[in-house]
Amino acid sequence: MASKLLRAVVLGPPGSGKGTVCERIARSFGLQHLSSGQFLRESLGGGGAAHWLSQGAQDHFTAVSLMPSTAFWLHPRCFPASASNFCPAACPGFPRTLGQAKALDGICELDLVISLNIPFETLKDRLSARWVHPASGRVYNMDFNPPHTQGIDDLTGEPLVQREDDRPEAVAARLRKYKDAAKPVIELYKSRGILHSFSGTETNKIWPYVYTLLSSKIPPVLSDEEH
Ligand code: G5P
Ligand code: MG
Repeated sequence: MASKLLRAVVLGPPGSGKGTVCERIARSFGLQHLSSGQFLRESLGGGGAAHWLSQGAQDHFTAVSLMPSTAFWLHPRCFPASASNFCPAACPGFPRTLGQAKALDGICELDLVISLNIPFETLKDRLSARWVHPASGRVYNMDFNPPHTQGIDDLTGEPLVQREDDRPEAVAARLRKYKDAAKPVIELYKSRGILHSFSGTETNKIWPYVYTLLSSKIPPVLSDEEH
């Protein structure tokens, strides 16, 4: 029997909170959180601080990222046991180009697209204060969600690092690249009537709207304040 699946993606520029929002979505709706950027860093053997990615790496990623399990979320309670190549997941940052969006069309039809619009100055400030735990991908921010002990991961006690691509000059280049690539993707999903844009400078203010939108599609396992 056919199961009802929710297929959605989260788009946004570097530092817009894709990872933060997807982490909350994953916890609130009982999904798994998969980061395309983290996946790429690991597949390139990044291990520690992230590489500033070459065009070659991006091409490589375009190919590997088209696995359905990293491409969209499925509602776990409607998850068909036979579809073992799919997993219930929240995946930020995919698709990132029109080519990826079209390739994704060949795999599934998206139900909704969440787009995060955050001012550039805010992005720069956030990324300069970001620290990550490379092994798990856990993300901290010295202003927003600092670790209990500065420079140390809360769960493992291991050191945190700053991503190399969070340097101000790298952020500016990433943002330019994102704008060029994302515009046609956003236009495509807008024309299909599935784009939901959220603007602001604080994730905590955007989150309740994202939660309400998703709650209208799938039943949550946590309230919006329990993330
Ligand atoms: P990534 O790793 O996906 P980006 O550049 O798309 O990288 P990034 O930098 O990981 O995105 P994010 O996930 O959108 O940002 O943001 P985040 O980590 O949740 O939040 C940023 C910081 O702000 C954190 O420290 C967080 O704690 C904090 N924060 C969140 N909300 C607030 C708030 O309200 N206030 C404050 N003060 N702080 C807050 O991909 C890396 C690279 O891989 C390639 C691309 O080159 C990309 O640049 N890549 C792909 N290439 C081709 N195709 C794809 N599909 C690709 N996916 C990735
Ligand atoms: Mg991220």
